[in-house]
Amino acid sequence: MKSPSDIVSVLERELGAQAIVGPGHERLDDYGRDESPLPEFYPPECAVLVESAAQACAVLRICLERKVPVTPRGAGSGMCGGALPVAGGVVLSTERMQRIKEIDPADLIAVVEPGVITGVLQTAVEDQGLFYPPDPASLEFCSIGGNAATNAGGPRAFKYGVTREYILGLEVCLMGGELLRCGRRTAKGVTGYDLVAGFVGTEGTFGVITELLVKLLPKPPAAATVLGVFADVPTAGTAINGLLRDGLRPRVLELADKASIDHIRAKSRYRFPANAGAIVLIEVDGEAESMQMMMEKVGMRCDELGALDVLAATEPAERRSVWEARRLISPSLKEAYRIKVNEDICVPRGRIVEMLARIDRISAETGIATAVFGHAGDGNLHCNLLSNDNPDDPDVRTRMWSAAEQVFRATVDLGGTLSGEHGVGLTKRDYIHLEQSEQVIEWQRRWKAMWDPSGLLNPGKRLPARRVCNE
Ligand code: 2HG
Ligand code: ZN
Repeated sequence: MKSPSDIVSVLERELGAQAIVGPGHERLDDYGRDESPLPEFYPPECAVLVESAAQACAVLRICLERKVPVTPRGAGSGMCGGALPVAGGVVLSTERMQRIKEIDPADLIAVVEPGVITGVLQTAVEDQGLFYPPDPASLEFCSIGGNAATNAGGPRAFKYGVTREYILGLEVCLMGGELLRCGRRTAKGVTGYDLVAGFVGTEGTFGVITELLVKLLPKPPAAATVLGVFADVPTAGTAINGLLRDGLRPRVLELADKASIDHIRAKSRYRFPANAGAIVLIEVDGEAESMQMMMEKVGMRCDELGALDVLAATEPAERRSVWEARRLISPSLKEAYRIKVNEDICVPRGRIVEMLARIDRISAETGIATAVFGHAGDGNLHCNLLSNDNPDDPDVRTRMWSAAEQVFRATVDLGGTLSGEHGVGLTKRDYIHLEQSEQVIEWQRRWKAMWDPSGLLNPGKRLPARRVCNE
């Protein structure tokens, strides 16, 4: 590998000093961190803030020529360490690529650069009566390129699906500097292998996304939100199953346990009953006339099961205050604990209540506090392991991660998967053998090697090192 100053000065010469956050720059450290629960910090030699596909290709060409590792980065909101430059080298950030190039209401598509903030895209298309459904909780600061890289989900995934279902076309810079455009603008298309689907969710290990062609829908005319408060998780689980059996197709079906509620009680505008042990948040959308009927159906089902309270909201301001309670959970936990290991496991819907019971057992046995909430409609639970011990103490970390491993094992035991929406990155890389066979992992290694034979693009992510690891 060349000396640090060498790669920094070559990139500076090629792209100009304004594109480089180099040694000594106060912002350089920011590129060594993300939102993952890792205390480590991985300073890169420099970050390059590209403004075009041509610049991204130049970075990937230079890094391959000089054998320097390069780590792509969106907004840095990832929760699994996927954008951390663990091998040093260069961080290639797309944060400056923020143009919405086209919104076409006839074709129901938008063409965007990867640095566009997801919430900004949503507002822009909604202003034209259109709808981009994927809504990760971080939508006010995460970017669409990062969403595609992780195949992000969100509450509305229950009805509308995850990011992959909305990416029709991609422009991708490959390691070495080749530019690839793939996909289509049409609603349908089955010509050739689906490279677009293959790129989505690869966390920047196959290439760097520099443009996305996304699918839009007409904006639903109305939406309504209902919050059902129950005494415990099993009753909330029965309510969820009942609602689905009633044939209701909400766009959102969220659940939160008592620990999650207790952390937002004091902050939320909604006053939770003292004995609240679980909440279910349901959101429906469709024609304005049908909202009242759907809300009544949901309210009746909740009442039948002895809900402690049911709050129905149709006005945007009321709906915002219900959502505020849900969105407060993750930041409140982060504020209250020095360590928040959040695992976004996903189990078959019928096993949710059992999974929560298993998590309670793991918490009792390990003495580690937990809070569980998330996208119950998809079986996608955010199991947070919480502690106020010293995060730098290796014993504390071993204890936290061995509890996480128990959660993973229980998940797989119930037929689930390790990550429903946050990705694998660095934090889950060494656990995927719990779920996938060595054969499956090996085929993924070959796939990665096809796009990046040098192994220099986002090294150390997604796949465990080769070993006999099948259990
Ligand atoms: C959410 O749904 C996010 O709020 C964050 O995916 C989850 O902090 C978490 O565990
Ligand atoms: Zn989530």
